Amino acid sequence: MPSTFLHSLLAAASFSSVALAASAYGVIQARSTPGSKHVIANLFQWNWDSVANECAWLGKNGYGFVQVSPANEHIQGSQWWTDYQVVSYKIQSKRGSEAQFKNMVNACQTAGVGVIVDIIWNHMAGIDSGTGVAGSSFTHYNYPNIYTQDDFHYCGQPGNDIQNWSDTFQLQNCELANLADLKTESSKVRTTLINHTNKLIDLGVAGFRVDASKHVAVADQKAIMSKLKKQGLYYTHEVVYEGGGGVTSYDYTSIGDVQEFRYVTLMRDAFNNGNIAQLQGLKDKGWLASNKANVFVANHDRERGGYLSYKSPSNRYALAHAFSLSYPYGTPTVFSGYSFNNNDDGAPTGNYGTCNSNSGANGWQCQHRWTSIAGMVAFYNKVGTAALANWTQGNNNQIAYGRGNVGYVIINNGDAAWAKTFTTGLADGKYCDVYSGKKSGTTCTGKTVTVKSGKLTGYSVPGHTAVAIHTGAKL
Ligand SMILES: *[C@@H]1O[C@H](CO)[C@@H](O)[C@H](O)[C@H]1NC(C)=O
Ligand SMILES: *[C@@H]1O[C@H](CO)[C@@H](O)[C@H](O)[C@H]1NC(C)=O
Ligand SMILES: CC(=O)N[C@H]1CO[C@H](CO)[C@@H](O)[C@@H]1O
Repeated sequence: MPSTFLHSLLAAASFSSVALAASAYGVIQARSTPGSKHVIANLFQWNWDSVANECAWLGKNGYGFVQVSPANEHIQGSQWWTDYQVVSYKIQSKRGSEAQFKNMVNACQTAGVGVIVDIIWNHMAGIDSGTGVAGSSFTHYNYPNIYTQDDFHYCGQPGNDIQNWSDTFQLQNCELANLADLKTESSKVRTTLINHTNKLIDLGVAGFRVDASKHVAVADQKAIMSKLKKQGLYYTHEVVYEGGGGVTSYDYTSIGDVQEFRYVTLMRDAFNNGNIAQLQGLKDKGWLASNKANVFVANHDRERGGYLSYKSPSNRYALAHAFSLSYPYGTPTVFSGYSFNNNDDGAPTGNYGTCNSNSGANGWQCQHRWTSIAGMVAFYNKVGTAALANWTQGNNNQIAYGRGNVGYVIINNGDAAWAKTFTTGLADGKYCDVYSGKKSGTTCTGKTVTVKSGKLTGYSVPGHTAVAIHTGAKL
């Protein structure tokens, strides 16, 4: 149900007491990305000038948001993770200056694309001392003119690090991999973070991906969020589901969308182990509610951890997106990264992202532009809230389903072709298969599919491919 939480609260008079309770906190977040285009393109590591260029393409091709890497000053080094070691709140990073950031936000806004920026409230740097990319020097617990040692947590565990991942106190008061852990309950730290966040709001961002959100108490985040100059922005919280005790993803749904990491694991297992039929009941698993979940096939951590990625064989990355962008669960993010050999590898071409029309270039993968993925973004936008319909399956690796009478998708993750008569629920006629091509005037650059009596009769889908048709690409 992609509509903003605020909007639905105001629209539903019977919920006015809830609205009052929420505004008493002053924390009213967008539920799911707002507006009519919900899909987020995560242009991992792209610098501001290159995102500014790419936004025109994103806007034209149905993406509503672009998620970008952190904007703050960070430690030096080419590795991507240096970005997550905060040195100061200057908007100066390997991706560019404050002026370039502002220019990007404006360009994206012009293209109808909101910028969601990765923000770090949990910690500063993890190394003992150094100088950041904007020239600020620091030691582990001393950041001149920003923080002194009183502004950090010392949790009493060896190395000051999290030892027990089931312990809420440790998760939120110890260090995550030596990253100096901010005392987010203190008013000075909160004010500093509020000022930093307000700066990004002034620069025009549409929302935030809150890094290491699990390691910052919800109460502390509410205290920060309620004082921000703009309410109702979109938040997606990184709360890795670990099972067991400690902090769970459900604890964070009062402050925004939460990233449903079980989804990422299920995508990997379903597509790698030859059992995509198990995806049928996904929306009824009791995971985060659909309008509170942010879902993706991969993110920057997972693609380096043996989950699905551009390296997956047999088109699995594309097939998993055919599922993710057609099955009604969560707000989807399409992760778009670059080629890497080593997990630490930073981005190519000085972080300036480039693509060919439907593929990557110069080491960038540009998954967001792949014909199949871009086609499925259009499918997602067209089917809207239409219900899941006409589910059918062959063997465990072959599924097909519709979305009302607006769209129909067939996913064959097996080696062999899958042939049968599919009931589509769609009006008769010729459709362009948006997994393999795009409608262009009266023709299709990919396969053409003909529906007769609502069916695809004796239709065969080759192995390792999908077919997706919708009324927006009828010929
Ligand atoms: C870890 O923390 C949990 C929750 O506080 C506790 O029940 C458990 O005993 C702890 N485990 C160890 C090994 O200390
Ligand atoms: C936060 O910003 C306000 C207004 O610009 C300023 O007066 C205050 O000193 C700042 N506080 C901190 C801790 O940065
Ligand atoms: C056979 C069957 O279940 N057909 C359904 C396919 O989906 C459409 C749209 O929801 C329904 O109207 C059909 O009854």
